[in-house]
This record gives sequence, structure tokens and C-alpha cells, in this order.
Amino acid sequence: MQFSSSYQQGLAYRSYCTYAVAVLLVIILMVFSGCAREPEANRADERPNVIVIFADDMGYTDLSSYGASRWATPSLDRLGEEGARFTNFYVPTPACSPSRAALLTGRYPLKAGVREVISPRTLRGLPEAEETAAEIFLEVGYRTGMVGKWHLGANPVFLPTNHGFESWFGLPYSNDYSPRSINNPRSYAVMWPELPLFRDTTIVEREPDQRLLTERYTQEALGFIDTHKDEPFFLYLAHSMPHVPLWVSDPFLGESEGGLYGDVIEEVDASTGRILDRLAQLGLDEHTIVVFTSDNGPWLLMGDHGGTKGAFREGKATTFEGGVRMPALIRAPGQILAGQVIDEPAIVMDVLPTVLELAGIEGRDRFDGASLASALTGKSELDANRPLFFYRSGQLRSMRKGKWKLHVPHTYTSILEEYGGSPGEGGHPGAYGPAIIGIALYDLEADPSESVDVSQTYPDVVQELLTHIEDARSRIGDELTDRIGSEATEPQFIEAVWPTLEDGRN
Ligand SMILES: [Ca+2]
Repeated sequence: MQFSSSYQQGLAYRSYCTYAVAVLLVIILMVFSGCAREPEANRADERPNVIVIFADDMGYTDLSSYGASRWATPSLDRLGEEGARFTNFYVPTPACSPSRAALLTGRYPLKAGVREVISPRTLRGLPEAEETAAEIFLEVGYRTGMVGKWHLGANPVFLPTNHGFESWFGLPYSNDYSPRSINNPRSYAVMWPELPLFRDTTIVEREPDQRLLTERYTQEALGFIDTHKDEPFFLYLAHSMPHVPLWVSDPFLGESEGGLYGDVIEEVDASTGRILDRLAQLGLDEHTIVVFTSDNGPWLLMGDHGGTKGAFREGKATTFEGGVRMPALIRAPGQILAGQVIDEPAIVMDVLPTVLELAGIEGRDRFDGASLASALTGKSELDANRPLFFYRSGQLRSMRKGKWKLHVPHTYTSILEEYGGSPGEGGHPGAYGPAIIGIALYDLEADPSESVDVSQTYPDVVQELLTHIEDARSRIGDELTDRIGSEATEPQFIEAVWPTLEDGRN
């Protein structure tokens, strides 16, 4: 049977149309997929990026992988699953500013010239002469950026952009330094300047909507990564959360089973997830070291708005384990072995020498911390017997060596009822009670709660640790015994509070 020519022409025409539509679809798909595709990194410089994420007042058991059960932290936990999770990681002080000085310089706070918390009107800050992580990375050709809370001085000479960061978006100090009672229940006690939000050295907003802080920080961090995807970068993301006042964006409000605190932690976790996703999209997974930890233990004074400490004793503002032992995670696919759990003691001053060694940057030796790189890459064991010292307000109050924790006599503020302490509620502070401790020795392996003083049983251990204490007093310093350390750094003072911060508008 013969098809008529008109039928054949019609068939050919329909084939042509089908073909044309298909070609058009392919073109449309190519155009749109091209638009949607993330720009992949094109790196000539193989040195790894470094991202340090620092939480504020997050407690040891605030992550699922450390025991949290009323909220979930899958993205933060992923850092440990794909890298290393530390179970005995410390900060050398249970307070914001000196802890940040330790992270950024790799040195004990007194050696970095920062002894205590810096308020908006404190006339000192991180000395300009201190070499920060950002300055080191900038000097060797990295791009450097900071997003979030600084808290190392609110005068321009102390700000991040004068300490090696090429860019900064965030708050100059804690989010409760505000004259508004909604952000600071004790605003009647001290009338702070309106909380400034900075971009570099310019105040771009006053009293920003804190519900959006974590989201805005995250967007800034992602923008920084996108901008610098083709060159090595150092990004320091210092969340304002979960420091009280707690604020969370609408999508996270009421989503956890841990109240507002749980919601806030889940938003910080989701922020981390978005950063990890972006690194993967850009093909930067194996070119990026990501570190996460917290600046001090939970603010137990805030009760349900403070974090958790598990079985540890006390929290923020004390040098018991609850104040100084932190969740800590580090991930660097292709470099650091995955799934490690590190039980040897480590400290936040180790972070800088570690990431420098992993990045192949040599020639710096002023650190009190030690590089953990060879242990993390499976080449050696960590030194489990380093003496680590814990300070509060310039006072050397306790130390750890091996399994031992020694406290020297000092007074502290306790949240425990037996000392008159009582946790607050709903964002309002409770009260601390005054407490005193004498010489006390604890075996942290048998007694992580620091509940049974064994100093009488092990006098030789006490004597050995006191020798280390005396050495630290003479080198680092100690205000309990009126000692100025031979290696301590003088604080840098300014003459007056920056007028723009206090009452100006720009
Ligand atoms: Ca803090």
C-alpha cells in the first residue's frame, strides 16, 4: 500500500515539528540549568580554605552527638562524623572576650593582652600588636573575612578590620549590651549605647532585629564563600547565639522540643548545614577545613534560656568543667581521618597552629597551643599529659594534666542551691551565690562531675600540679597571687569611648 504524497508530507512536517520542539526544549534546559548551576570553583592555589565557626555560650551537651535529646544538630554532628569529635576540649577561660583572644592568637588570654570581658565602655581591647589568625592568613595571600560577634574592643583601633580581616559584618560585642529591656532585662542597671551592627568600620544599623541575626550572618558567610571560591580564604563566623537574649527566625520558632533555646540551636545547626552544602556545590569540600566550638560553657544563670552541661559541675564564669569544657569538631575531607573521637585533652589555642600546619603555613612559634595536625591525620598520638591552665578575670584558678584537675583556693559564683544560687527563667536572670573552694583534686576519668576531692589521697599529684601552677604564675601571670607573668602582654588602652558608638549616628 502506497501512502499518498500529502500524507507523507504531513508526516515529515510533524517529524520536523517534534524535532524542533525537542531542540528548543534542550536549549531551554541548557540555559536554565546553566543559570541555576552554582559557579564551580576554579582554583590555581591548592592551599585549603579555613572556616572557624564559634558559638557563644553553647554548652558541652548542646549537640546531639554530645547528648542533646530535646533538639537535633545533624549538620554540626556531621562535622564530627566526617572528621574528628573532641571529648576533652577546653577554653582557657569561661568568658567571651578572653576566650576569643585565645582562639584568634593561639595564646593564653593574659599573653594576648585580654584579661577579662570587654564592655562597650571598656577602654581597652585586643592590642594592635597581637598577631591574629586573620593577619597570618592575610600575609600569606589568603582572603580573610569575619561575620558575627567580635567582643575584642569596640573602638575602631580594636575592630576586626584593624586585626587582619578584610571584611566584617556583625556586632562589636554581646547581644545583651542594649538599652532595650526586651534585649537586656537589666537595662535599668546600665544604660548601654543602642546595639550597633557594623559593616567593616561603619555602623549600618542600630538595634537590628535580632530574630534575623543568625540568618543574616549565614547569608553573609555564604556570600563570602561565593566571592572567594577561586582563592584560599579564612572565614571566622562567630554566632551571637545562643547568648541571651535568645532570638530565632520564624521558620525555627517552636520547631524543637527544647523550647526557645532548642530552636536557636537548631537554627545555628541549619546555618552550618547550608555552609557545608555550599562548599559541596562549589566543589570545595576537599579544599576546606571547618572547625566548630564554643567560647565558654552554658549561662546557667538564665535557666531555661541557658545551655546544658550534662554531668559537669557549674557553667559559664567558673573554671569547673561546665565552664571550660566545650563541644569541638573539625572536618577536612581528604586530610583528617573521618569518624575520629579524640579523648586526649586539647584546648582552643590549638586551633590556630593546627589549621596553619594543615594549610602548610610555617614559621610561627608564639603559640601556647600545639598543632594537632599529625594526630588528626593519623601520624602520631596526642600528648595526653600537657598541663592546661584555667583563668577567670586574670586569676589562675585551676589546671588539668592527664586525668587530674586541680583547683587552687579561690572564690567563685555558684548556681547551686546549696550556695544560694537559683537559675532564672524566660530570659530573666536568676541569682548566683558566693562560693569558696580550697585546694581540691579531682580524677576526671572517675569523677567528671568534680564531686569527690582526692587531694588527701594523692598529695604527690597535688605537689606536682602545684609546680606547674607556680610555673604558669611566673610566665603567664596570676591576679590571685599578684603576679605579672614574664610572658604576659600589657593591655592596650584608649583614652575615651568612641563617640560614634556612644551617641553619634553615621
Ligand atoms: Ca560567651
